[in-house]
Amino acid sequence: GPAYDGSVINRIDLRGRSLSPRELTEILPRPEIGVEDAAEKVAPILHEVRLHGASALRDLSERFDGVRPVHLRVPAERMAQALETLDPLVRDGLEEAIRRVRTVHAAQRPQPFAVDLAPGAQVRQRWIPVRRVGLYVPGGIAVYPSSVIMSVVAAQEAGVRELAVASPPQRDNDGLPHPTILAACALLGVQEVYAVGGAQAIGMFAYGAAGSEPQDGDYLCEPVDVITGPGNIYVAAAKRLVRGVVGIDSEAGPTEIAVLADGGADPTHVALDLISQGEHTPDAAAVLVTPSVELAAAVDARLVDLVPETKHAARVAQALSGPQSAIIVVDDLEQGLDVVDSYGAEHLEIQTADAAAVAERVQSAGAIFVGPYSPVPLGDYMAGSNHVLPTGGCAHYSSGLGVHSFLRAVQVVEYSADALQELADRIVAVANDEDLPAHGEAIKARFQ
Ligand code: HSO
Ligand code: ZN
Repeated sequence: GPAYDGSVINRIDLRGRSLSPRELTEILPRPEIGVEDAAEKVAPILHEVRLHGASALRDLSERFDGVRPVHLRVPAERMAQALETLDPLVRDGLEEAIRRVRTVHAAQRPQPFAVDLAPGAQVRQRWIPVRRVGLYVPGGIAVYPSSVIMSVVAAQEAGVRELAVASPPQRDNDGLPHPTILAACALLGVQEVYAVGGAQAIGMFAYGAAGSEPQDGDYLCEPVDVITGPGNIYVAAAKRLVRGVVGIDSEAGPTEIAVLADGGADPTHVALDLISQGEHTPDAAAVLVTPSVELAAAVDARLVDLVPETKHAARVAQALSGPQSAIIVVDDLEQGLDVVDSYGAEHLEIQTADAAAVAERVQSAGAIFVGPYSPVPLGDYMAGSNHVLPTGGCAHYSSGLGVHSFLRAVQVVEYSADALQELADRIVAVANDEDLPAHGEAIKARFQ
């Protein structure tokens, strides 16, 4: 085909190359993120929180957030006040998001089952929510009340009884989290909210924290069973370190959007969708995969025009021109599908003819957005799907946040005398072969 030269964004030309999944993975742009290095910095912070509870949380806040919170636990009247002062239009948006996300997550609840293996021989499985969870809500470059909804609603619909939220203290809100975060918690009925951010919040949730001031109450924060929610690299590193003490969701790195589009896609819409996720952080990744050289050139031209016009142009330009972003030109949709599967994007838009059929063939993505009217920002706020999704290729082995993130499958075994006796000799034979004869004795004794 004709030559194509990218400008704002890198260009990778895969036409005429047949590559194995491994070769593709090596070629595809992906940021190096040093969670391991961050873990070295984070380990002493976790240790301090474990030893000194609330007083360590206050010291660390002063050091990292530039504010020493009086109230580590947000007082009830401040929660109510945040809701009262919430812009009614924003409130309406958050309420619609809550309704839709709740409807989808209620439908996610997995069914229990019972299998009869023989008369009187039954194995059942039921799903049990964890008792208590800690939900982290970042508060750095941007604050995300929408993320509060994603985490809280998923946990609530799983049936979790105790929910605690932590978000960094803001210097301009008396050292409390951002008011819209507090308002979102209030809308969702979450009353246990902490002005604690970063790795120290993860430590507080994992180990619990004794109070150090009278306003902390008898004990500031009880340990949780599961910690979820996105955060910066220190939060990711802290979650990696406490895994095992508690459960965690998949590590969330910088956000990613991939678009698989053909010549019928609207280049302006594709460009704006790429820009929208670049707005999150200079590390964000935006990837367009297309067999159409014309679309590639047109999107590139639109980026050249539109990036400087957007509010956060500097951030977006860095994200789109970074080595993690690219326009990838492929031979055909077939190769395009191989590319997006190898990439395993957090968000994948399909903007092709027969988009739904193409989407059905995708094997790896955190979430798939089908057709010209299902852009990623719809899913970020109000589609009803969850926006906490696996990044960095984690979509190859994990799912986005959902009710399953807070559930455990427990198998329940119930056999009758006859059903056990039917197996007794064979159990004894296998147990003896493992040189564990007491196992066999326990079975035989029941029939002597
Ligand atoms: N795209 C982000 C979620 C988000 N966008 C929140 C706006 N607010 C990660 O999925
Ligand atoms: Zn977003």
